[in-house]
Amino acid sequence: MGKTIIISNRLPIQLQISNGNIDAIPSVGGLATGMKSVHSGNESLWVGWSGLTQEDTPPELEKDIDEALEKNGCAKVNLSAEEVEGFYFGFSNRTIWPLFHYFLEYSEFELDFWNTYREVNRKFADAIIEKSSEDDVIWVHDYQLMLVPQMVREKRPNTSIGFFLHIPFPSYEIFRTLPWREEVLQGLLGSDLIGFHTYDYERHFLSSVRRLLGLEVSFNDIYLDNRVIKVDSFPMGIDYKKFKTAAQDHEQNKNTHKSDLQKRLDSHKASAPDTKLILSIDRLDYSKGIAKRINAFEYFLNKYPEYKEKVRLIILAVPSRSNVPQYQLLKREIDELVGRINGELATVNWTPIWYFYRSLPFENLIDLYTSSDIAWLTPLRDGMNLVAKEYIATRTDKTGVLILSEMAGSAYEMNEALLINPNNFEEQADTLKRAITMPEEEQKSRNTFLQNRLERYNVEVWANEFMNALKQKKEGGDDFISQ
Ligand code: GDG
Repeated sequence: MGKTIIISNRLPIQLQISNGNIDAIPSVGGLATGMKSVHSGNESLWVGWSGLTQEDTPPELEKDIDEALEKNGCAKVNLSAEEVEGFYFGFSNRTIWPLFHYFLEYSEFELDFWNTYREVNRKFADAIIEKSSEDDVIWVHDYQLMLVPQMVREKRPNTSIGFFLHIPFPSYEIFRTLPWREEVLQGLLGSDLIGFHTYDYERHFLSSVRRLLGLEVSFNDIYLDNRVIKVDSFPMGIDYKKFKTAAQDHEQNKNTHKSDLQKRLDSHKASAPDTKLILSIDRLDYSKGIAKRINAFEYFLNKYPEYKEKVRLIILAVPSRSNVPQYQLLKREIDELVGRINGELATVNWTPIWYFYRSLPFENLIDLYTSSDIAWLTPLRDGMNLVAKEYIATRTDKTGVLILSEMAGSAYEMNEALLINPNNFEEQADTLKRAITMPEEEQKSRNTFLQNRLERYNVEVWANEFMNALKQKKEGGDDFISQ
């Protein structure tokens, strides 16, 4: 077995260029952390886009950038601004993202987007072929690169290729509306192993393969020419230890070191000790159901007016894809909703909603997780939702209530949370009341189960299970059917 090649749209490194100096800063995202055990030493290479377009890359620094990346086990794929526009903001985020999250009406079927997506996938595939050898193991990530497995397979028929989709795979009825549906399936079927977060996404994919390509599917094996492709679910975990330790440190240092945000949260608690803090954290994305959640909050306050001045909703909405029109509209809608509700309901002592539209440092994320009595996450569709898992991991004294949408992949593993349908305001209002009044004993008992599971199935276990399944498939020798 050779090296492991990881391939994703973005590298796990942020490049910062100032005065001709290049800093490569490792990113702290879940994927980067989870892949640490896979992407270590000289035995692996991570291929992806650096985040700088060709136009933004000073030619005289090209070599230094490559060296800085190489030191971190990375290699870049160069993309022009036009390619980023058509491939990333276009086909990935204006066609696939809405379609796979069941926002059919937002999905744009533009031939130009598709053509650029295909060309850029080819660039990624060429980069892998150039940098790998036949006995390497290749792990391709996510919806931006669905054609890559097949493109690599054409040149490397015997290489072991895995693919993992981080977003939902929609039902056949939705997926079949895509004009390039067969090409996308064929692209994915270049893999030996295709992984999804949940069993449902896996079934949806198999159903599309059977009905659109007419291929033989048996249990979770797909038969294509002389190959067997395995499909399975691998629910992604979090770096449990990192969140737990950060929360413990936060608790220990609470008298010596406090962020400004924590001071503000503490003074709120001191002035209104009975008030419950309800937290939501998401990228500002229509799939996350932020606007609906704000409306549901207003519904709750009208249904149970005794909770006015007794609860506060904190919304952290992280800017995302802000040059895609749907995201700009959503931003305006949320701004207006928060303004209207705060304007109508606020009192001298109380603002119902605290709204932050920005990305906060990790330390502040821990401030919010540890200070909130309730986490309320209501995606309309979400591949997994790691915020739900992170909130639970930071609850060192085991108190806290998680209210989670049934439409999130994580709901399948988090049965002890209060699960809701984000479209049902009546149910959400009642569930908020239940969360506010839940006895501590019950909170602790629910969170004990959740924490044990999250600790066991952490992100490292997730990455290793996928890699082991891929390797076993190769060693098992079931990739060829005797003719
Ligand atoms: C996609 C799928 C799937 C958020 N705000 C800040 C911040 N975050 C971090 C959270 C969490 C991550 O971002 C968000 O992860 P999610 O899973 O909730 O959502 P997506 O970004 O949509 O991720 C999703 C995931 O891929 C993995 O497969 O679960 O379904 O859509 O880790 O902590 N981090 C910091 N500041 C912030 O303001 N530092």
